Amino acid sequence: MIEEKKITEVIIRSYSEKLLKHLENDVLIAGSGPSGLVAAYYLAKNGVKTAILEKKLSIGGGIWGGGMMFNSIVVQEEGKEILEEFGIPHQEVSPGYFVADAVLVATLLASRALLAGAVIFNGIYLEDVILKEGRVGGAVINWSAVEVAGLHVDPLTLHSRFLIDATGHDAEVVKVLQEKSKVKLKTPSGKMEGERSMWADKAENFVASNTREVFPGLIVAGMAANATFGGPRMGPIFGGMFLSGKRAAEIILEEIRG
Ligand code: 48H
Repeated sequence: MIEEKKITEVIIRSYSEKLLKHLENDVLIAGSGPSGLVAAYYLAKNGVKTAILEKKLSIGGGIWGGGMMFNSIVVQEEGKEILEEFGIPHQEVSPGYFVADAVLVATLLASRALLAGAVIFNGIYLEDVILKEGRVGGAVINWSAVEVAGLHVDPLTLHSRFLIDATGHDAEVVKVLQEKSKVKLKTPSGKMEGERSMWADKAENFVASNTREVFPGLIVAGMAANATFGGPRMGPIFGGMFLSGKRAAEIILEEIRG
């Protein structure tokens, strides 16, 4: 006989164990869009303890909508290696322009990251950072439903050696760090530079070279990197997001391995 009490107990026990296991992490990633998922995969695959915080219930960020809800993802030659690494079916529709199904991209990026050992806490958002002695040391978190309902509920914390801001256009982690603590960022002006209007080719190169540490312990990836360092947007082409996620993982792996 199936018991309601047992179902409840199993859920509470397993979730609490997962949360407790990830009280301390090597890496926390805010955002499960393409850059966050790719970063999580490469980190977890290399034995790095990694958890993603995702504000929404659904993972994947801007992947699902492709371009203007035409749910196809375009990837250029440079990003093809990621499609192949994740086993994502794709076609070269025009020389150098590969297309993949957005639903397969979202689901395969997420499942490969999870199977590699990363964990996703969905429905939880980063509302602040832990900032001690000039270094970011983790995330101040709360249920997204608390924010939506406007409830006055104090947050909890998850701790990490490195935090990746993969929250997309809004660069929410960098923004909260700048607004609350008035710190000097490693950007040309010392502040968030802001995203510029579309220039796909420039933006795709920009995102790879600006995936880097913006403050001790905090790395920016994906659109958050362009928003932080003043790069343009690129529209619905995703090779740069993938490669940025991989680069963020490489930066951290280099640091961890010394
Ligand atoms: C937890 C949060 C929080 C928070 C937000 O927007 P994303 O898909 O991010 P990227 O940078 O990996 O990919 C960008 C791409 O999707 C895109 O928008 C492109 C290429 N645009 C080009 C153009 O010209 O428009 O995903 C970010 C994720 C989302 O799932 C958010 O819900 C989540 O981050 N998020 N999660 N805590 N505070 N804020």
